[in-house]
Amino acid sequence: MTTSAPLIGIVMGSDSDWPVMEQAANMLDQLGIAYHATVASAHRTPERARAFAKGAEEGGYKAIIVGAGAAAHLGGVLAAEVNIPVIGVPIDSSPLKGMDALLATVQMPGGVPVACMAIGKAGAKNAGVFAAQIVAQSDPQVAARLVRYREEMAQQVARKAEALEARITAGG
Ligand code: RP5
Repeated sequence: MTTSAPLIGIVMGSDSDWPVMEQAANMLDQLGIAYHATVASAHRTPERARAFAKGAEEGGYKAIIVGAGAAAHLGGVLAAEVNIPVIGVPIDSSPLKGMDALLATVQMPGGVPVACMAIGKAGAKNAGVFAAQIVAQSDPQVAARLVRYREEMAQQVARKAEALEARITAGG
């Protein structure tokens, strides 16, 4: 991660969520945005979760990315504490494979939003992009990096299409 002051918080219910949540961190690294990542649980450490939210607000964070599995209340609990955008990532860590976390994260009562991403790694990656889009509103350098990111994605698809078409033409 970059060494400047964090603009984004990444918090997850357990260290076991990190293999998913590191997708968000990787995306922020790629886009040159500093973050602070930690663990706090809505149920096991409610005071720590509240303190993280308050610290993020006092530290001037632009958004908080929250990952939690099972009865995933962490995003909602943090959103209840602060006026910073909260981006939720439902983690597929339970026998219900993230459907429980999805519903717990997305079904917030009116007035307290959590921007809920997809379940699992794609959701975490998109949380990183979404946070970058928030930062880009006031940072032209990040906005330019997002434009390049999209261009590179399109180039990758074009390369894959070319390779697949060549394989099909060759009969493989
Ligand atoms: C949730 O329970 C966490 O976010 C994690 O997805 C899941 C399992 O946690 P551990 O038992 O691995 O700590 O609260």
